[in-house]
Amino acid sequence: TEHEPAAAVRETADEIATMEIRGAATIASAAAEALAEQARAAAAEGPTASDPEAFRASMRAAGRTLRETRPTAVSLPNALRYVLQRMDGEGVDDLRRNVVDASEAFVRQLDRAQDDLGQVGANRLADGDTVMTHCHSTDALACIEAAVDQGKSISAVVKETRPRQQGHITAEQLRDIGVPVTLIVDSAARRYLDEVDHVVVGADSIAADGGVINKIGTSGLAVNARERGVPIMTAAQTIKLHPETLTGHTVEIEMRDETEVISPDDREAIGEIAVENPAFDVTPPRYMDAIVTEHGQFPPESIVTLMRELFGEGAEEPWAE
Ligand code: RUB
Repeated sequence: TEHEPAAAVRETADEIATMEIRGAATIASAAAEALAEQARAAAAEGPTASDPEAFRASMRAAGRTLRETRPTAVSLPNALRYVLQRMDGEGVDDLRRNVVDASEAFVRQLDRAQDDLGQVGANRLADGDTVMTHCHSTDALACIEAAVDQGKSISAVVKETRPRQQGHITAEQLRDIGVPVTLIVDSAARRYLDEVDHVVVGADSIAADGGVINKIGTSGLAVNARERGVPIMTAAQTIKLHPETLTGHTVEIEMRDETEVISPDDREAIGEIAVENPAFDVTPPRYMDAIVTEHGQFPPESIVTLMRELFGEGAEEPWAE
């Protein structure tokens, strides 16, 4: 049909769903870029090239395709909102230009926000510190990298992060910037907290009450860190703030396929058991010491102020049919 999203949009959506593109910030910029691709393709040919209403409808359809990939990282709908709310103009040329401009502005802001929050997070780290990481977060890595750039010597204990082992990506990227890395299995985290000065994690969404939604295992790590007296921070640009939680909605936790947890052979051998594979969990605000954003650091309980300021107008869905 005329509203079938462009090939580039379907490709990006597939890559997000299969996690070739993953991590909340990376998903957000890929989604914004896919909307720009859609605008270019729709303006180039077919009914969408001459009819502004058809063009708009095709942009909304692309937004829905991208929205339906994964449910938990709010940076995805926030990216779609940012771009589609700026889809303004009379003719298709205007509309295309505004979408492409908005997409580029969004990606630029994302990069700048990450640099800025990296500086804030780095200030919390001291020369000689060992940090513990969970999963792979570009926002968390920005803090460690900025600390290294400040001339601080930092080492890392990197949790493998079952079932998909995103810890391997973190380990590689830290090694690349000269941070000595010790890789551990997730269950070894509490034992190694004794050797750690700071825990740094990212976020897929942050709720109005300051709850941090991040890779499964983050909440247990936070509780253990508190028990061991090790400070823990979440590095999260404000694109991770979840506007719908302002009106009492909860954040959907993605449940992924059991094949990530157990091989078909092992499954066959074990037989009739249930396997569950939640991808994320919620760390209550009382177990998190600080949320580090591009606007500075916040105690989790006060993040709602920033959320109202930035997302107070509510959470429209400009991709709706
Ligand atoms: C990734 C994950 C990351 C956040 C933050 O989960 O939980 O900690 O997305 O990442 P998945 P970033 O691998 O399932 O996408 O700071 O890069 O946005």
